Amino acid sequence: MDHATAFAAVPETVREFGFFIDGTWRDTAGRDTLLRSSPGYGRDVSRVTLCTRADLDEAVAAARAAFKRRVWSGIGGAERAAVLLRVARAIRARVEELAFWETLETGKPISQSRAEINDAAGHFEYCAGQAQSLSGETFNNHGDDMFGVVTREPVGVVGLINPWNFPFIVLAERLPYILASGNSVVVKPSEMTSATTLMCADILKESGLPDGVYNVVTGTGPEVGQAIAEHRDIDMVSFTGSTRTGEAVLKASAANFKKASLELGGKNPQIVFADADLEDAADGVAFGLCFNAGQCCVSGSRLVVEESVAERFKALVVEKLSKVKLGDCLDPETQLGAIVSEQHCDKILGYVDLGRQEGADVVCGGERVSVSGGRFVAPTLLAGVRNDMRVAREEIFGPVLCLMTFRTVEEALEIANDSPYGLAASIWTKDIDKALRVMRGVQAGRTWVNTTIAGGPGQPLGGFKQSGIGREGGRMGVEEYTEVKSVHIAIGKRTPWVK
Ligand code: TXE
Repeated sequence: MDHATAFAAVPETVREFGFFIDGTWRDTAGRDTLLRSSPGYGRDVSRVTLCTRADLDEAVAAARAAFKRRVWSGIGGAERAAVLLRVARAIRARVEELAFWETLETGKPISQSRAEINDAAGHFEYCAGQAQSLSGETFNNHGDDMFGVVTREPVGVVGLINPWNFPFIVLAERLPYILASGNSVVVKPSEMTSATTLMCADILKESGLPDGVYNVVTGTGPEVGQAIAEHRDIDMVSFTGSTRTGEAVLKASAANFKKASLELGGKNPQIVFADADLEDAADGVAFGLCFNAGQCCVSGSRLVVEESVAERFKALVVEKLSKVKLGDCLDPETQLGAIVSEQHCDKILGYVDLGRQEGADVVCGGERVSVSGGRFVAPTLLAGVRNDMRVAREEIFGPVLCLMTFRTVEEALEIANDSPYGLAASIWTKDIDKALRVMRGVQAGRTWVNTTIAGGPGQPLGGFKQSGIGREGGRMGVEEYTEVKSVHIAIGKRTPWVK
C-alpha cells in the first residue's frame, strides 16, 4: 500500500500499542487494556494498556537510572542539540502518519493535525538552540576576594501528564524543553489519545536519545496520573488539563514538595471595539471558537463587543459560522472536527440548555450533528449573556460562544477580568492607544491584538489566576525545568574567624 492510501481511510484493524520503558516496548499480553473509538467515525481504532503503579515505579526507576548514569544529563548541549534536530527531521518525515493517528484518536481535522505535527517539529528545532545556549549568571562585582556564579542544572526526573485535546503539540511544547537541559521524563498521555506520544518513543530512540530518558506509561488519570503526582522519586510534575484535576495534582505533588508547572482551563475574552476591522474580527472570532471544535484551553469563548456595533457584529459572526465546514475529519477541506467523547458532547449540550434556562438566546447551532459516523456540535452563539451566568464563567470546552456587550474601555476590562481564569485574551481595535491600554490591563498569560491563537516556540505559554502556574515554551520554558544554584567562590587567603 502506498503512503497516500495507507493514511486515507479509517483502518480495518485496531492498532495495538504497548508501553515504553528504558528504551524497550512492553506488550499488552495479559494486561487490562482500553479501546479507543474514533470520535470522527465511531469506529474502534486503537488499544492501549492500563498501566499500574508498579509499571510507573519501573518507568521512574529507569528515568532515575538514566539521569544518574549521566548518559543525557552529562553530555554537552551541542550533543543534545544534535539529537533534538534529528528528532525534528524524523517528525517531519512522518508527518502524514502522525497526523493520521492524531486525527483518528482526537477527531480533529486532518489539515489541523498536519499543521500541529509540523509545528511540533519546530519546537524540537528551537530547543536545539536552547540546549546550546542555556546558561546562568556571573557576579564579578563582589570585591577582590569573592566571585559569584549562578548555575542552572536539570531538575532530574520529570513527570508529564498530558490532555486529550492536543496530544502531540502539547507534548512538543514541553518535552524538548525538558530534554534541553538534560532531564529524564516519564509521560502519561491521556487515556483517550495515547498513540502519537507512544509513536514518539520510536522517533526519539532512532534519533539517538539514550534508553531510559523518555518513558511512556499509559492508563487513567486517577490511577497513573495521580501516582505520578504523588511519586516521591519524581522531582517535578508538569500537568495540562482541567483546573479541578490541576488542584488535585498540586496537592498530591506536596508529598515530596516537587516543582509543579500547571496549564489549566480558560474562559478567554474576545474584546471587539467599534473601531476594529469588523470583518477581520468576525473571522478571527469564528476561528478562535471553532479551532479544535472549541476543545482548546485558549479558545475565545466569551465575545465582549462594544454595544454600538453589537448587532452588526453578531450578524457577521453568524454568517461566518454558517460557512464553517464540519464533518469528515480526514477530508482536507474540513474545518470543524468531532467532539472527543460522548460524555463530553453531553456536557457541551448540557451547557447550551443551561444557557437557555439562564435566559440566553441560542442564535445559531446548539445541536448535535452526526455525519460519517462521528459526533459533532454545530458552532453555537448564545446572545443576551451576562457575565455572572454560569455559561459565561465555566469552561464549556466546545464550540459555544457567549455574547456580551460593553460601553467603555473600563467596562470591557472589568468584564474580561471578572473570571476565575486568566489564560488568554484577544483585543480587536485599530486604535493603538486603546490596544495597549487593554493589553496592559487584561489579566491573561497570552494576549493577542488583532489576531487570536497565534504563536510559536519562542514565546512562553501559561496563565494568570486559576489558569495555572509556571510557563512553558521559549527560554523560560527551558529554565522552568532547571534548578538554580547560587555559588560564591572565595579568592585568596581567608580572613580568620577564630583569632
Ligand atoms: O481533563 P483532566 P478531562 C478541561 C475541559 C474539559 C475538562 C475535563 O474543561 O471539559 O477539563 O476533561 C489526567 N491525577 N480541560 O477530564 O481530568 C488525565 O488522565 C493526575 C482543559 O479529560 O484534567 C489526562 O491525562 N492526573 C484542558 C489529564 O489528566 C489525572 C485540557 C487531563 O485530564 C487525574 C483538557 C488525577 N487525579 C481538559 N485525573 C486544557 N487546559 O487545555 C485525570 N488525570
